[in-house]
Amino acid sequence: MSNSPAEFTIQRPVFERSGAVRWVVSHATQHWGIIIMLLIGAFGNAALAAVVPLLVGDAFNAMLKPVADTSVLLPLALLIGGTQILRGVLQLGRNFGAELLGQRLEREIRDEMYISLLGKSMTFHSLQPVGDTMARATNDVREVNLMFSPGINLVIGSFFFIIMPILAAPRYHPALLVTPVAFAIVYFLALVRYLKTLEPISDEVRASFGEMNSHLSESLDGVETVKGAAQENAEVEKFIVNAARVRDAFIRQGDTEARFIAFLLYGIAIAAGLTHALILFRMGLLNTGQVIGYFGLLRMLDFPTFTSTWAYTQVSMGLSSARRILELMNRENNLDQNTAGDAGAMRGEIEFRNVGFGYPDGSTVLENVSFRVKPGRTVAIVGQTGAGKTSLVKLVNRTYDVSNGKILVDGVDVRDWNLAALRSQISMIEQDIFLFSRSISDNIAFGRPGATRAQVEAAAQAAQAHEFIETFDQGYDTVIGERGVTLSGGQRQRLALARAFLTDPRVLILDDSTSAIDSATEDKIQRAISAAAQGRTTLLITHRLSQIRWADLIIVIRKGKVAAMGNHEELMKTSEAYARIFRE
Ligand code: M5T
Ligand code: MG
Repeated sequence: MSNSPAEFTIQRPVFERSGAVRWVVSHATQHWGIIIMLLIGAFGNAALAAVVPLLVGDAFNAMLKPVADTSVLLPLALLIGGTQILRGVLQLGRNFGAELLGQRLEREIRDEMYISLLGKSMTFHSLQPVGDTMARATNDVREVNLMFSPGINLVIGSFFFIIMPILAAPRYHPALLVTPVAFAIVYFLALVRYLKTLEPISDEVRASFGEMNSHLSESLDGVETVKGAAQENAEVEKFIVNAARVRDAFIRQGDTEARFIAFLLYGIAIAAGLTHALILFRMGLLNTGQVIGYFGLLRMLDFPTFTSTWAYTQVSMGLSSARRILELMNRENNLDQNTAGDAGAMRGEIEFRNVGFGYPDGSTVLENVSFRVKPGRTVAIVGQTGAGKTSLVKLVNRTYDVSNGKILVDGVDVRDWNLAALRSQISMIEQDIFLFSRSISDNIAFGRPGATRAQVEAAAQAAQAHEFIETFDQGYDTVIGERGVTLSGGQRQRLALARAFLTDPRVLILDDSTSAIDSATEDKIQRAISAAAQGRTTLLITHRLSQIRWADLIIVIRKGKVAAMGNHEELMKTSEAYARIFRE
């Protein structure tokens, strides 16, 4: 595992991720039992299908004797009946095996992908459109399932149907091998070419679908903005273009399928085989029953012919999807969980040492930031919008990693901390608070799933959230997002604070850039925040003057640099920029 960074690993078998085929095979070979069932079913099914023409041929010969021998008919009929019942059982085994394999792989691949996604860095997630990820996690994973059932199921099934005439024909005359062997050779050559043509088309089908999906999810996510700007029509136009691209790709796929020469090949094989058999018959090398039996064997080739047009498309699509899933999982993952790192209890001392930072795509956001906070103290970070405040605090829990300098927590570089230990002891309340569509109590207990209702309520009390929660009919069991229950900014913030009270972190980071709340609520939030700051190191991004005033240290950020630093009294005297904030 040395080359693949940890992904918050739940220990699982490691799959071969170097190529789509290898990856799918490494998944499938976890299930040898099912594969063997599938193979036995497919082989048995084909063999027993071949038995029918052979027995029918024998029956003809019995009837065509100078004195017709009807006594063999009943046993032959019973034999045919018996073998076909058995064939049904084997066919069931084949289909059941393929379905089971498909479903199991779908589940495993979905798990593998989900774990991989959760383990990705924020850099990855901020660059990867959610809709596209969703398309991969749902449809593409489903395609891999369909690749096995019906795809590979029918491919294996048809393979044995091609083999059977080759195995059985020499029974009549060795020369009869010519037609089925020639069919098999041309069929496989045509197939290889067909799959090559199909590959870029399948890729295009999957990619255009992903793009359509990501546009759809984005415009639904931002539906308020779309409506607010009266841009519905423009969005619909864009969607139509995307949908047309998906349609075109599918049409090209259908077109390619239609051009596959299997049907022509089948027709030629039947005609040539029959002619050949008749010539041998004329030469006295075959009798009537054998010609009929042979003809029946050749008819078996219709199954591979019929399935070939779409079964291989299914496989091709499945492989395209597998490539897309793999590509996502293999994409740059620079988040190192550092399981071997420092995992001790945190005191909460934070030091920035000449920290510089820029987002992967852009210019420098922070430059040469240095400061130090003792455990339990409160730091207020102030500055204009876009100054880099949010970026600064996100470096502490390694949402992003510094570009220059270092950040020390308790004197240890954050990159030398065990990532889980670091993050679980730092609570971050973001600028825009995300709530899950779950109950209020689940949302509060998010960081501590085992919490009792009493603990949840106590946390809500401390966060001044209890009161408004009680106004909902369902109280703590109210599901957010259901039946129109949405929360205001101030309410969200207090839920997030309750979350923080419950996890009781050593470091609390609060990005409270939004203000403008009525004074009653303002007062509640003030109280909640100062209660939350008690006894832990707190980094507070805020515009609220009262909060800034009682901070132990105030850092004024300007264009990514520390413009001034100190407590209120000092700054009022020394910093013009700071004094200006209070004058306004
Ligand atoms: C500081 C840029 C942004 C700005 C600068 C989050 C984010 C920001 N930026 C990116 O390029 N990519 C990103 O993902 O970084 O931004 P900030 O740290 O968010 O500023 P702030 O928190 O001080 O501003 P505000 O408005 O929250 O008070 O140039 O373009
Ligand atoms: Mg911000």
